[in-house]
Amino acid sequence: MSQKSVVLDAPTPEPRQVTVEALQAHILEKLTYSIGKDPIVARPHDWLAATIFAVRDRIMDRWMESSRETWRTSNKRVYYLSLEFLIGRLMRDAMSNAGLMEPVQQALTNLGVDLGDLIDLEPDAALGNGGLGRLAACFMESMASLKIPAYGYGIRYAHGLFRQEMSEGWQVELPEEWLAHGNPWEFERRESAYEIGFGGHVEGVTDPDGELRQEWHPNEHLLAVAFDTPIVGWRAARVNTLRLWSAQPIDPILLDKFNSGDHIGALEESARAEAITRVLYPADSTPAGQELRLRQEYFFSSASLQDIVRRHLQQYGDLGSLPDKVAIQLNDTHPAISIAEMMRILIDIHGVEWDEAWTLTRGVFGYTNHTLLPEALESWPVALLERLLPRHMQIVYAINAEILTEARKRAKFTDEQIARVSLIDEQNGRRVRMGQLAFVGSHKINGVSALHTELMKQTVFSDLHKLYPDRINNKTNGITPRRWLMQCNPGLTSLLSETIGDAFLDDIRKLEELGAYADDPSFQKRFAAVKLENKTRLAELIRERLGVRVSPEAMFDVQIKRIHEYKRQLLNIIQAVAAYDEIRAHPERDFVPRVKIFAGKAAPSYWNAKLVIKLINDVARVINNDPAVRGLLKVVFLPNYNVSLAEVIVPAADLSEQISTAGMEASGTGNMKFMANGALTIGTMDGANVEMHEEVGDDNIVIFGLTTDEVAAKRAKSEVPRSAIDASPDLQEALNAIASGVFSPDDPNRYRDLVSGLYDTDWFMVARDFDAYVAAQKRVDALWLDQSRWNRMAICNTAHVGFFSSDRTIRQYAEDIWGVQVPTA
Ligand code: B1H
Repeated sequence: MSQKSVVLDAPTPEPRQVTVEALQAHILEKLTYSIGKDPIVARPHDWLAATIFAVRDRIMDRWMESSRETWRTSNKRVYYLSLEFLIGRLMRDAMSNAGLMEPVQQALTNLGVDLGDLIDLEPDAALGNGGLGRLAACFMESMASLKIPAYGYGIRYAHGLFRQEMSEGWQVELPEEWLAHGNPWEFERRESAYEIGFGGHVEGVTDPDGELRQEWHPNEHLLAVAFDTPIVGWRAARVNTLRLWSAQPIDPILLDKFNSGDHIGALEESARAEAITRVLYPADSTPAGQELRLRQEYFFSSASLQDIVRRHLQQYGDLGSLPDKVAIQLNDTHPAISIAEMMRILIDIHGVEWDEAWTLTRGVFGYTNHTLLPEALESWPVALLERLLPRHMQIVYAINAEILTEARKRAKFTDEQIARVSLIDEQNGRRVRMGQLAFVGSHKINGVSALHTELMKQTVFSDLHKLYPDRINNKTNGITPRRWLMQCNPGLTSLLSETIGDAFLDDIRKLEELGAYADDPSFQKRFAAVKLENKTRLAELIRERLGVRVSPEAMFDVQIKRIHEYKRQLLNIIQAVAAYDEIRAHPERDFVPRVKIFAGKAAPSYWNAKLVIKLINDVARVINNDPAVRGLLKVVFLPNYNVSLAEVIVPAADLSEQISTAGMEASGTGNMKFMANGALTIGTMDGANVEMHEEVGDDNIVIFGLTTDEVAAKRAKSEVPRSAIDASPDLQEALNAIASGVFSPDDPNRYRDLVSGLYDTDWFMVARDFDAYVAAQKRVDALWLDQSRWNRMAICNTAHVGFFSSDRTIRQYAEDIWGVQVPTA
């Protein structure tokens, strides 16, 4: 019997029942027999684990069915390679998508346990930094919802993104411990373990038939062990696998060393191996550039490709069909070494000829670029690659020779152009450019918003675009409406169902029907009532965590995202200072009451970002305690921003701050989450804001500031920002206050350099966009004063969010890049 028929003919157990009674009995059974706890002494974590086990059992059948189906139909598989998966909590998502929310809730109630309490107890899986990692998580959910046979491949970090605490307003980083209570979602697959090598040398050997082959002999070996997590699609359409690799030593202990008394040395290999998957690099948008990072990248690329090729051969028996049956998407350049690794596997292990291997490789890979920031483009020193991955370095040289020859012969490139497309950067001490490698090794390269894709063509990849004009295409990002509307905002979801029916749950474009109710005063009232309820919940959280009282009646003005200079939290907080000055200067005037809410983590080594956090906290302390403010302005910084906190803040926002320097935010995805939940956006013409503006119309979004071209022109002229500051008395006053220590009396010079940077260069156009931003905020105030108008706009935002569903994004990847059929909705 072949492997295939074994898989398809094997018997299956009876699926578990989903009745309340069955669930109740099953949770008790899990608690007793799997956790080993008597219900009378069980702690909340025991109940959580028992509940997850019971839920999990109701997903297993679909999981196995899904995988059998792919074997049976011989459908193409999609592999999403990402160093980050920012998943957040899994239980509510899985239950909600599998239709288990109500019976589980009832079963737990019968057992005297509150489902909400358990949900809050589950730790976030924070295996990502920000947008790029969260996008991977949304994509996994959408691929399962669209019945695409897909695997996510990544790293099972023992410690995800650091926990952020505040110490006197400064960020401190603490290790994150998501696995402390075990992880009931994952299945360790010891049988799916692969050897990964590093270092050593390459040897040319001549085969008996006279062929010269290259053999890599690494001098370091370790194991990649698979851990699988089921990803449930909407209505359990399909259950896909997220396969995360954990590094383990081949010999857990070196007994000869131990026996000779070297007890620490005996564990050295173990520590060395495990270091690779110990912790997520905490940098958003700038690569770490350290050897361990390259080891992480190669480790998970190699394990994933070995697994992919093994599975393909098992089912199809030949490698020629690889591009018909396999699509591999590279989430940025972090897995770009996969291009060379695939060539190595095909040529060195399976004896495929170079030309054929190169055709197959380009046939399977696609590459998504997520940023154009020059400092964010990954490159590795040639010397490091030569030492760590000598065979891959040879392959990179060989690919480069081919590309450069083609560029000269076919495209008649000049020497300057050749230098720009070369995989080797000769300017900065010889480095391998991973973006170039990912580009030439892929059949499609995409950006993540229309603007970003255009800029890719004009800037970093302009020469490669000339050489391969059909490769670059756009795939505007999206978010899953299940997590970011239906689960996080049940109040709004019920209201929408009552108003336009349930069809939008399966086809988010149906939300457009809300347009007919945008002017309906009674619907507006109900829409606003849901918002108020969500704001009341957030106000309660703010009081609990910060001891600050805020009124749910005030406008909630929110900026939550990684702290980065280009995202311009600084612009926002300077505007708060200006508003503070204005309120104090005019005790006789009415102002729109606002709560400015910030949250976000700074990369631990990013000084200016950490200083901005401190500034926000310093300004908050002064404003929140000044009676002259009359409660009209509050500023809060919520610590430890993560997916779960976003799920509470987003539904409670009135105003969404998307104010990056034009041309710098590749897409943004937070912007879309706020839009879904009926917040207005104040934003620049950057990233996906441009398309949000298009979808919702000029009347329903507040746009301000310099455009990408204007920013570029000012930078090219190296124009001095001083005139912008001189022309703006409000900005001057705010900057003087900050620079002179009004908010930092304990250290009056704390912000001197931060402010002088605005006078000297102002790379991010904070000073030059300030007046436009203040004017835009005044427009926001005026809109708020007309609550009916505001509600109408908020409703229109929800109504037009359909385009920004990750289901739409994934359909486009499937059709244009992966060559995968998706059943229509
Ligand atoms: C994005 C990153 C990123 N772009 C390097 N680039 C990293 C780069 O650890 N590293 O080295 C980590 C992350 N992340 C974000 O991707 C963009 O800034 C957002 O605009 C975009 O919405 C998101 C998803 O496409």
